[in-house]
Amino acid sequence: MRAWTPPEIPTPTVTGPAVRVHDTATGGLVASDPTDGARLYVCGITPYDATHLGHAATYIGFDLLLRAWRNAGHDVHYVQNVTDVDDPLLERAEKVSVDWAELAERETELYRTDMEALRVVPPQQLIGAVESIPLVIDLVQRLVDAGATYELDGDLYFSVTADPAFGEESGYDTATMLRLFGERGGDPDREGKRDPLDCIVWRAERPGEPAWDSPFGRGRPGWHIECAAIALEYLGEHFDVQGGGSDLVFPHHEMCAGHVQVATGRPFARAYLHAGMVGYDGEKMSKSRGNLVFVNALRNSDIDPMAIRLALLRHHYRSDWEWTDAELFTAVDDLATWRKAVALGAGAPAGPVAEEVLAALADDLDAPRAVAAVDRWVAATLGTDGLADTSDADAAGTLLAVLDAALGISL
Ligand code: 5CA
Ligand code: ZN
Repeated sequence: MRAWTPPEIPTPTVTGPAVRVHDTATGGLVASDPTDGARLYVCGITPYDATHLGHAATYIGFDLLLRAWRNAGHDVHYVQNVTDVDDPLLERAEKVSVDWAELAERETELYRTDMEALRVVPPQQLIGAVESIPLVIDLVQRLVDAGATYELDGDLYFSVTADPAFGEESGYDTATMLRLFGERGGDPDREGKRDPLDCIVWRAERPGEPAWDSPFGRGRPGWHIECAAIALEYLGEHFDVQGGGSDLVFPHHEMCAGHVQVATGRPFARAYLHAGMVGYDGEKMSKSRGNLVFVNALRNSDIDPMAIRLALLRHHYRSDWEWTDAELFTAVDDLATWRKAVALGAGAPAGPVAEEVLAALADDLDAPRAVAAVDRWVAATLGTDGLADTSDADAAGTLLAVLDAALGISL
């Protein structure tokens, strides 16, 4: 499917350092300095509701990675999926009496406009689950051929024991896996499964649900096989980073890794990056709980998308935090102050600030540190720190380019 229009990004005159990121599988910082182009897969939306600030924070987090890689001189190949057929989407469509495909199309379009407004760089390929059904069927067939599947009342399951590395992505113990599997779309209690953690790769047709023909009978893809098949097809084996929110650590990314490990004999991704959860009113912001702040609602009330982006950037991508309206209003004011400073055309020396911004982002995408460096430059330029220094005539120009290229903030 179509992605969205890329923002025009200036090329800064300074190069960023090599990037290191936190890998969930190893639990520590790893260098991510690919020699042959960086390959990134980020799990996309399930389009049954509008983009909320939790989604926006996660996609902006990975946008920082893409920008840090580019600033370090890498070409980036970025792929994202859209889960345009799955249980939650079908349930919502039924509840509101809308055709599921229409609902998916409408919400995907809204997502595109939100991402564009937030200056998120689009993936080169935005791939829907429905359009990738032939790829899914091929990958399921490879798992069948590898003896890693079995049938249960028409549904085809993946045997987690077929993957000796199963569990290495999340590092969770069995009790944690069982609990999360039950909470996040799995069926640990279904009778007849060989292992309670086995997951569906091809779900047999149910009355009233969409279904497609396949060698395994009419049905539709399981969730995890969708991302495994799309990433493998468009990025190839053993790509650099698999990303998503921390609610995808298990089972989603573990199962993707399991499917691909069994099918190819190689690990899925080199590193697994996870964004923290944004909460609101004391709970994780989620479509199922309904405690949502939508990006388009803020845009419709004339909030500058750059202020939304700045408010999100004040939190590190890996931390869990609570959205508050007060932080948004502060960001609106901060943005006005930043604009005032760059409008002066000259300012405090910008070279060290530009370098600090690039260094902070290359260091596990530390946007709060980068933003704090800009705050200090703005205060120095406006003389509000008592140390007015207008020695750098070209300061604003240099900083403007780096702010946009690295942080995605266009002033
Ligand atoms: N389509 C699947 C991934 S293949 C899915 O999880 N879709 S989603 O619409 O539920 O979420 C889209 C992305 O936003 C995921 O990476 C998810 O981890 C992330 N996300 C969802 N809620 C939050 C939240 N409250 N805070 C931060 N990120 C979130
Ligand atoms: Zn996914």
